[in-house]
Formats: sequence, structure tokens, C-alpha cells
Amino acid sequence: MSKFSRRALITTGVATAAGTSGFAIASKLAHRYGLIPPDAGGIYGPGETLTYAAQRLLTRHSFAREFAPNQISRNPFANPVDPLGEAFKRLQDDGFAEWRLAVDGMVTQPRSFSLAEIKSYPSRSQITHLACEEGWSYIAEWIGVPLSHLLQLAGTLPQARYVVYRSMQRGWGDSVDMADALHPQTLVTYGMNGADLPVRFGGPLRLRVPRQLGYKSVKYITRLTVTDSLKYEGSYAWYAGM
Ligand SMILES: Nc1nc2c(c(=O)[nH]1)N[C@H]1C(S)=C(S)[C@@H](COP(=O)(O)O)O[C@H]1N2
Ligand SMILES: [Mo]
Repeated sequence: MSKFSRRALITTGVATAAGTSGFAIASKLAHRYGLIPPDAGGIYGPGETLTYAAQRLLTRHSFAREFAPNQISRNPFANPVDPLGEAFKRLQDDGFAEWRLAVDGMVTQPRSFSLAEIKSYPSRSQITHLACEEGWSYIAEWIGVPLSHLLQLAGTLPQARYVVYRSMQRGWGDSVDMADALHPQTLVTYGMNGADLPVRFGGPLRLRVPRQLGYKSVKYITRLTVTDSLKYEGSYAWYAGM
């Protein structure tokens, strides 16, 4: 069966279940398979559940497209960021030698990694597309360590369902489910197009989640918290799969 008809079939299946007896059956199935997104309670709730459930069933094992080096965008657009503050400046003046990424929550061993430690782990590089919900996008090479590697070092507990990440920039942070957290293309990045990741693109450390829209790729990350529940307070949809 082609990818397209499989998708239509599964989407129709979930939608039909929703149509015949309200959202009861779809919701029951979604619950059973852990396919309820954390923003399911709001006005977009049932729709968000259908999107998330249908996409997840299809994309659990899928990869974001990777491009060839000659497809890298010449002038990638960096979204303007609000001022980063004094604490960031002090770290920057020091070449980010004191930058740390903490990992806590549902792990056997809470840890805190320096930039040098993160760079010492096996790296992965990939050329992917970053798309903003506002319509622009670019292709770049991203270099970093798979998030799964850091989670493994901290020892994620089996009941973990989400990883919440926070930025040094006030108000910025997000979360992904374990399917994306452990996905081999989800990287804690420190390099871009063969060089250090520039500050305007999120340096020294940025989470890249290439299977979702740009806003999930949070810049200046300082903390990862593993959890089994979350209350989503973002203004966009929590699941931003493409
Ligand atoms: N800390 C932080 N992370 C952020 C943002 C931001 O303003 N601050 N903007 C987000 C949004 S909306 C998008 S589309 C991408 C933009 O990435 P770019 O600047 O590399 O183009 O970063 C995301 N990560
Ligand atoms: Mo964006």
C-alpha cells in the first residue's frame, strides 16, 4: 500500500470512529495507545488528538528529509530574538566555557553537562529543513549529539513520557514526547554549517527537532526535565509535526 493511501486510511479510521459515536471511541483508542497530546483539553482539543494520534501512528518510525550539501541555504534567516540579558552576556564573554545543560526529573542520575563534555560525545550531523509557522524556512547542516545519548547517560526511567526543555531566554521552552526525544534526528546542537552555532541561531546549545515546526527547536537550552505528565501552556499547538 502506498504511503499516501495508508495515511488516508488511518486518518479516516480514526475520524470514522470519532464520527460514529462522538469522540468516545477515538478518545478511548488514543488513550490506550498513549496518543493524547497534553493540549487536548482546550478548544482545539479533539482535533489536536486526531492530528496527533493519526500522525503518530504513521510517523513513529519516519525520518525528516535530509538534504545534500549543495542544498544548504546561502542566507538562512534567523528569527530576531529578544535581548538575552546580562547572565547570557557574561557566559558569552567567556566563550561559553561555563555553559551547562542540566538533566533532571525522572532519571536515575540527575546530571549537568558542560559544553566541552557535550562536544566530547559521538556527534551526528544532518542537513534538514527548519520551517517557521509564519511561512519562511531554510535548509542548514546541524551538528550535535543525539538527545537520546544524554538521556541514556542520565538514565531515563521507564515511566517517562515527555522531555521538557528550557531556554536561558525568559519565556522560552517547550517539550516533546519520548518518540521525538529518543528519535535519532533529535539533536542537542552546537554546530551549524561546519562552524560553531552562531548566537543568533541559538548558540551555544540548541535543541533541533527536525520532524516538527521551527518553534519546537528552542535556542539557548539550559535544562532538560524528564516527566510523565505535563501541562502545556504554549500558544501554538503542542504537536507540530510536518
Ligand atoms: N530561545 C528561543 N528559541 C526559539 C525562538 C526564540 O525566539 N527564542 N524562536 C522560535 C521560532 S518561532 C522559530 S521559527 C525558530 C527560528 O529559528 P531560526 O532563528 O534559526 O530561523 O526558532 C525557535 N526557537
Ligand atoms: Mo516560528
